[in-house]
Amino acid sequence: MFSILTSLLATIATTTQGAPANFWLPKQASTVAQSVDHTFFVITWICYVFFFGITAALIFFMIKYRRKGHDVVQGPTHNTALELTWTIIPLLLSIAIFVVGMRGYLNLQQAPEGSYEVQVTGQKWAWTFEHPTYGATQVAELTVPVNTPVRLLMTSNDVLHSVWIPDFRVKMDVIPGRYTSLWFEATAVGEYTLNCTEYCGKDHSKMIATVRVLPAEEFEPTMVKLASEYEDMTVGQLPAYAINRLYNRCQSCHSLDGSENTGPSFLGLWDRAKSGDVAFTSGEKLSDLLGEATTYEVPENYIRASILDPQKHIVQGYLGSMPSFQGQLKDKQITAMIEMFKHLSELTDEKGNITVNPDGTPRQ
Ligand code: HEC
Ligand SMILES: [Cu+2]
Repeated sequence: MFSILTSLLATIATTTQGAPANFWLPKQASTVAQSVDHTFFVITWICYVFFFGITAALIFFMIKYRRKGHDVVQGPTHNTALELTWTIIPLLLSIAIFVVGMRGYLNLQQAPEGSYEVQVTGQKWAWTFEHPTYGATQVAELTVPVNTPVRLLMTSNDVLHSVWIPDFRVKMDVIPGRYTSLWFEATAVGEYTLNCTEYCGKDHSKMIATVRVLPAEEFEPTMVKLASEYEDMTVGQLPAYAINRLYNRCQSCHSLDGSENTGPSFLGLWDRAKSGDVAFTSGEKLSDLLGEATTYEVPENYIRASILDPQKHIVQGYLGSMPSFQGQLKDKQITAMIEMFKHLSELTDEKGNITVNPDGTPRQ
């Protein structure tokens, strides 16, 4: 009975699998997109029918029963057949909507067995994606294979965020102190936008990531390379790598344009460290700690300590809110950050925009 009703509705609301973007909806690029759109159109069509039907009846009755003269007209009081009709038809329609909705919901809740797993962390205002299978970490960029179910296990480091990939028709809240999950199977190679769709503060609108869907045979080599790309780089190649691949983790607190944020700007950081022109809340100055036979023989060591043990010295005017990156950044990645600080002016324009690609070529 309901399947007759839903398939009837389906025929007026058919969308084809993998439909391109149109005026109403973005491209369908996942296995669930078609059924989500189907549900959406079924409900929309029901709304159209009722909207126009009710409006037409309203206008008709307004004219037919308009007040003519002063006599009071006694209208009908009861009509059992009519009342049953307008109760039963909407009831059946609500059940039909529930059935298509529930089917879709259950499908979206349950990731297929053996899905490729990615751990997602939301933090003001960046997304981090960790691939346990390859030991690779991506920020603001998520690479996945095509035609493979992918499960995202998600949590937040601070406030509520929410992952939304419109082309895949999936969306799920990301909550501090709790895990939520979401799954999708991309059906077309390409680049898709992942948005944060929970207002999470000042730079919420910048909390965007790109989902890069690769052909299955390209996926593994890409991930292997991503996990170790810096290992083969020369020191000269490291700054461009660091600003593209590592700076994302610092960007919510450290600017590149001199503006103050949760932490001091990276602009001029190297000059400050080299000259020792940094004051700490303890009253010490970096210049007292730099040089032969002191805490930091060379300024590079100060930066290294700032990243691995941020609570050791707190820069004056700031709180000790920087998390330690011990265990998160490898030695060569720390070298890469230090080289980035030294060469910052070659990597950014005067507004602090990044001007190079990870391989060092100029960015368009
Ligand atoms: C949650 C915010 C936050 C994040 C994320 C963060 N930092 Fe910091 N950072 C701070 C704060 C606050 C300070 C100043 C207080 C202090 O010295 O610990 C600071 C200080 C520093 C300093 C010393 C600055 C100076 O002027 O002497 C360095 C170097 C630094 N951070 C590097 C990094 C790097 C590299 C990353 C990313 C891998 C990073 N930070 C990520 C908040 C953050
Ligand atoms: Cu957010």
